[in-house]
Amino acid sequence: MKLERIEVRRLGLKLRTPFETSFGRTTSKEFLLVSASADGVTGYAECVADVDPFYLPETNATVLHVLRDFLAPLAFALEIGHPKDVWPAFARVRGHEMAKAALEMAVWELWARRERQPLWRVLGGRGGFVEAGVSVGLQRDEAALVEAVTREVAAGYRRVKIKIKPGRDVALVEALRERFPQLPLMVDANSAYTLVDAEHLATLDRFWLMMIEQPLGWDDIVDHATLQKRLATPICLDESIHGAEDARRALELGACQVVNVKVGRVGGFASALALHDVCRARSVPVWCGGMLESGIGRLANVHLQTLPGFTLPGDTSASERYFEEDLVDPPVVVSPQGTIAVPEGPGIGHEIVWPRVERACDLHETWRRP
Ligand code: OSB
Ligand code: MG
Repeated sequence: MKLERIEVRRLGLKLRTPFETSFGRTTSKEFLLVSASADGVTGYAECVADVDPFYLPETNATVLHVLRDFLAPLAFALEIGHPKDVWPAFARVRGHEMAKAALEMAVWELWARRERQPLWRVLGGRGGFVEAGVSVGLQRDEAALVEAVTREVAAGYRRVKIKIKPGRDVALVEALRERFPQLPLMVDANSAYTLVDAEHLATLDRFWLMMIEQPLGWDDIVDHATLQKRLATPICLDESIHGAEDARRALELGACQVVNVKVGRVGGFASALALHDVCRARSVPVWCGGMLESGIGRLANVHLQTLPGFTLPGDTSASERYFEEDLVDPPVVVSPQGTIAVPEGPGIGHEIVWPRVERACDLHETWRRP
């Protein structure tokens, strides 16, 4: 298979409620939708980059540049025998995992549609359902947080993650633990602390959290290893893991005991599968993170986490938590038991609602194989 056409659309969707983390507050979502076409079939993938470089260095503008000038030409030149061929073909381009992932995932989705198979089957996963967890942003105060978490628990979510930052951590966890002594609970700091805070972070040990996600530097593993020696709570890495090799190094050092897998952060499905395999070989649990995706990226996450190493609920929650109207029909829904059904249709398995995509789109580029 040779790609004939690659398209990029820039879309904007308003979030139903702002999402606040230690690195900022998001009120709307701007992202790139990438499509790859061959043999009359088109596959789609959502890029996880944002307008700003506050989570990781890439932005929508850098992704567009790197796709247009470097990755699309490499992809057009490639004879694709399997979607796994795309990742090594991008190796000469260093970094830019989000850009790589968007195009690589579009090729997997195209492949699945061409084979008339759901994405999970092409990835080597399984059908059925996955367990949904939820990520709750920073709230006004403890009362507002308890109220928000009460709502999510009532909706069925099996695991709750809350965002923390210095000055807004122990009291939040304490308030939640009082109300929900048994709830599978974890915290995500998005790199807001340093080793100076080690003693303070250790006071979280008494709340029996499942894990603490990325407490230290976004590009650090060494200090995380030092911190892990001083914490009973397992550390989970997010920002610092960009592929299987990073995970191997982090695990060798003892920098974490769990890994958050975001396919967009690690460069695509092939890289996510390799990362999954590295962790699984060492019996290290992984779970699937989220980036406030529309249904297109959200469904890709559902398919990915049907692989056997994903033994913990992820950050994949229902479309309705984020968007008035999702770009897919049906939207992603979570059952009262806290599960999401794994689609059986070809590719991501839900229809893309094109009038909504066109309404959200303010830029559209089309590139053809030379
Ligand atoms: O750190 O996992 C994170 C959202 C944007 C950027 C980083 C993160 C997050 C989330 C939300 O935690 C996950 C989701 O609900 O999609
Ligand atoms: Mg995180």
